[in-house]
Amino acid sequence: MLRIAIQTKGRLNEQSMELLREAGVTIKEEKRKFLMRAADFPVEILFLRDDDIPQTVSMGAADLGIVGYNEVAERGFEVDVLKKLGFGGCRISLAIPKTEKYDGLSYFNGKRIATSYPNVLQKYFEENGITAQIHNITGSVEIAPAAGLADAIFDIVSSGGTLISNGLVEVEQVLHSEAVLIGTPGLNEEKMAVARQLMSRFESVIKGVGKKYLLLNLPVSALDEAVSILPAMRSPTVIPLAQKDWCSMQTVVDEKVLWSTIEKLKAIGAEDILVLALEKIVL
Ligand code: PRT
Ligand code: ZN
Repeated sequence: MLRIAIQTKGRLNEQSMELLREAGVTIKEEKRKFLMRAADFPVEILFLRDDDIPQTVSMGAADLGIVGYNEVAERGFEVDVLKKLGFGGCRISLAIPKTEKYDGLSYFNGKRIATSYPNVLQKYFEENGITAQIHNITGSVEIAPAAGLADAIFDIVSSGGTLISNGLVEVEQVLHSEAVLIGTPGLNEEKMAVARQLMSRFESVIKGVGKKYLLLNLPVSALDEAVSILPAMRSPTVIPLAQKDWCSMQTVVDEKVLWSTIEKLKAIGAEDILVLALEKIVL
């Protein structure tokens, strides 16, 4: 049976569970144990601290894992990165007190830098010819400069709010990360077949995220223009209406451009516009 490791709690737990659920892999939450068999798909879910997921997958104690790419890069265990999962986006950046003048990477020569990602930072400094003192600390890295423990920090940034509230400014973005699906190198064919099936389901779920289903009525004379406005998967579905010279269109639109698309369609005569939630796109 294929075993997949995910974070027990923390930032990636909820979205990992949701991705699995949307992909048809569900467990009985109320009876949660550290290892659980899915009800409807041949996998077991192993709940771990995110720090332990790369090693567990590398050793083969779990076949797959969902973890931030930052952990994979830091831990250095041999795993296959099978798929980016589109959530948990962040970056690991160098940040310094905002009162300091920053004049490029050489600023860090001879400086003390606090981080929970010493290996990623060491590699980056080596590649860029910087010699600095790297202090490995776990916990609240962002308070180290104010506490006099370090001159700068190398830490995860997402909105940037934590840096601002600690009087720090981001000066170099070193590693971009998101949640990834990792696998044990050399999984056997039987397990790989289940893994492929799961990845294809993940793909459908990920493709549907941020998309809406749009239905509208339109004068036939405006059809060509509407087709040029709408970014359809193949091309929009067009159905004639009982009312002469009118048609109905259906298509999928990216949420980011939903309102601007609706406004353009209204401008060319579209009416009765319906926006519906879209669950999955299976190609
Ligand atoms: O208990 P366990 O060891 O499993 O969890 P953890 O406490 O080590 O990790 P957790 O749950 O905090 O984060 C899990 C993963 O989420 C990380 O490894 C990243 O891949 C991803 N992620 C995405 C983040 C963030 N965004 C994030 N903003 N992880 C941490 N942060 C922290 C960051 O450390 C900093 O303190 O949030 C702060 C910065 O956030 P902003 O928004 O203020 O910039
Ligand atoms: Zn952790």
